[in-house]
Amino acid sequence: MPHLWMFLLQSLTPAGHEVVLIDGNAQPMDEAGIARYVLEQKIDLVGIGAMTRMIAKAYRMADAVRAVGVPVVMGGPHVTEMADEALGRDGGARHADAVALGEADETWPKIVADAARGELKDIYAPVDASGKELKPSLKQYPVIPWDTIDLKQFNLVPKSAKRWLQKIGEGWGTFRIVPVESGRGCPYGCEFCTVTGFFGDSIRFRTNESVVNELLLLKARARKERGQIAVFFIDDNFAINLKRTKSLLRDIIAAGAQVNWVAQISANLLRDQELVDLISASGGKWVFIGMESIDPANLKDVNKGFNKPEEYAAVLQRLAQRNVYAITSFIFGMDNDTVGAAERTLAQVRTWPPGLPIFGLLTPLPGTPLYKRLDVAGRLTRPKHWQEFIPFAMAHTPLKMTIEEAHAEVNYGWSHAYGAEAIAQAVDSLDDQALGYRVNILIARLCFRGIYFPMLGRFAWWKVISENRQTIFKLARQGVEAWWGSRIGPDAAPETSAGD
Ligand code: B12
Ligand code: SF4
Repeated sequence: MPHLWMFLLQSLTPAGHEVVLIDGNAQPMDEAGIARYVLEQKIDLVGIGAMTRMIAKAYRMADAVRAVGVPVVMGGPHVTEMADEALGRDGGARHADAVALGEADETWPKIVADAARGELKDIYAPVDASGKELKPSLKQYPVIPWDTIDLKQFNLVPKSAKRWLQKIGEGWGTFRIVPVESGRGCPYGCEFCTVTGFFGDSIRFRTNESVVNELLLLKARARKERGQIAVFFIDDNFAINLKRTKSLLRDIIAAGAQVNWVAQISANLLRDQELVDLISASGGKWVFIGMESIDPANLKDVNKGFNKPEEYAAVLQRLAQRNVYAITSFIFGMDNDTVGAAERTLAQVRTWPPGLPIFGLLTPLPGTPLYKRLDVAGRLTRPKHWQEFIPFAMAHTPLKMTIEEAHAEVNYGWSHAYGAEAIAQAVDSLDDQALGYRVNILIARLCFRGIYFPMLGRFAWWKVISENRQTIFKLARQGVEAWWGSRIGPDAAPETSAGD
């Protein structure tokens, strides 16, 4: 999935400038490659955005671009907290000519104008004349021209299959997951999270009309290219204001703007039955829930006591009854975690409707209250962990286990939730559901497995397919039987249900 900021800033670029978008995940380039590209395309200004975990690579790319004489401006959550690092004011090398702090919706046009005049400043902060921080209102949200933007780099359908898949049903020649925001900000202030500090605790929303129009534009594009589009509502807590979310979902339904969508919603807000009905009716397929831990003491420690583990099962049942499934996210290495945390968590997960559990480690991101607490307590083992990024590695010592034990818990979680046996069980537990749902869960599990186990490269995929061959053959056989049954008439159809 591409990041929203680049499409947003492209739409906010003053007229008279051409903007080229490169996503480092979809179109990887090395330092020499990016420098060559920037020179060949005669690019005058390069903007780079990155989360903390990607910042070391982002700095390397920025250095390569600056080395061929092209100015670089950096933005996003990491450099907002660590502007001195990006500007070389902390004793290290300078990586950026300018840094955009915080939300750049209103500063970006100024940055472009200054760059065009050759007068880039070091820091662009979203403040008014008196220096007071300004949070952009989302009421005047720009139209992102999804109908014309070049999205070639974001097609998840392999090129070789595109033509053939275009002919299936409504068309599967393209499959894109597109980020859409309907609001910003979260007041909850969980200790490990960047969001409350970055976007603030006052929540701002776009108008329903502007969101609905964006969905209609996306739908029209998918239809035109005989492909599929799914939307990721990237709001940190999509249902933070229940009344407003329900009204948005009702408007989506009324306008026929339903697309398949996924959103992040905290478990406490999913108690509302009507909300869950509307999620399902408006195209909601997956909900990402930051469960974090099944231990209330851990949740209290990180200021997330509003999560109530005892109600997780009911929330997931309510979603599953409407064919909405959950991506359930857990963090290990929390202060009250002891050895066995992963198995205790999985024991609960196995009793829930099948979903997509994911496991991470408590990570002190710069600028968060967690970072400050661990720093003061002298518990940071790698205070600048982002300078040498290691996936799934802790940067501080947990209280009741060692770092290695915490790593082992994460490994246990992924190995046991995404082994062939666990995947088969998840698919089998949906035996009463349409074949489409079971295929969905299988594909989603195989893809999510790749978050932890490297799946880049053809052989990695063959290995996974071979390990899961029994489940794959079983579903394929049921699909063929159902297809055959539908051809020879209802009397002869086998008992399996096909498609959703
Ligand atoms: C969508 C999303 C994802 C998607 C990412 C999809 C993708 N393409 O990679 C998914 C779900 C996969 C994801 C995963 C993760 N995410 Co995430 N994610 C988000 C989320 C919810 C929305 C991002 C977004 O679009 N925001 C809206 C836009 C408008 O805001 P923005 O990106 O900040 O951009 C604005 C400014 O920052 C600025 N800006 C940004 N870039 C640039 C560049 C330039 C040049 C300029 C001028 C300005 C500028 O201008 C923009 C407009 O104002 C944010 C939270 C949030 N609300 O931002 C977390 C967030 C970015 N994620 C975060 C984290 C930690 C992760 C994970 C590491 C979680 C984990 N433990 O696994 C993973 C890492 C994934 C990976 N491998 O890289 C943290 C990052 C904190 C940090 N300091 O780095 C955030 C802030 C959430 C949090 N709880 O703290 N994430
Ligand atoms: S509810 Fe989610 S977005 Fe809000 S502060 Fe907590 S983790 Fe961050």
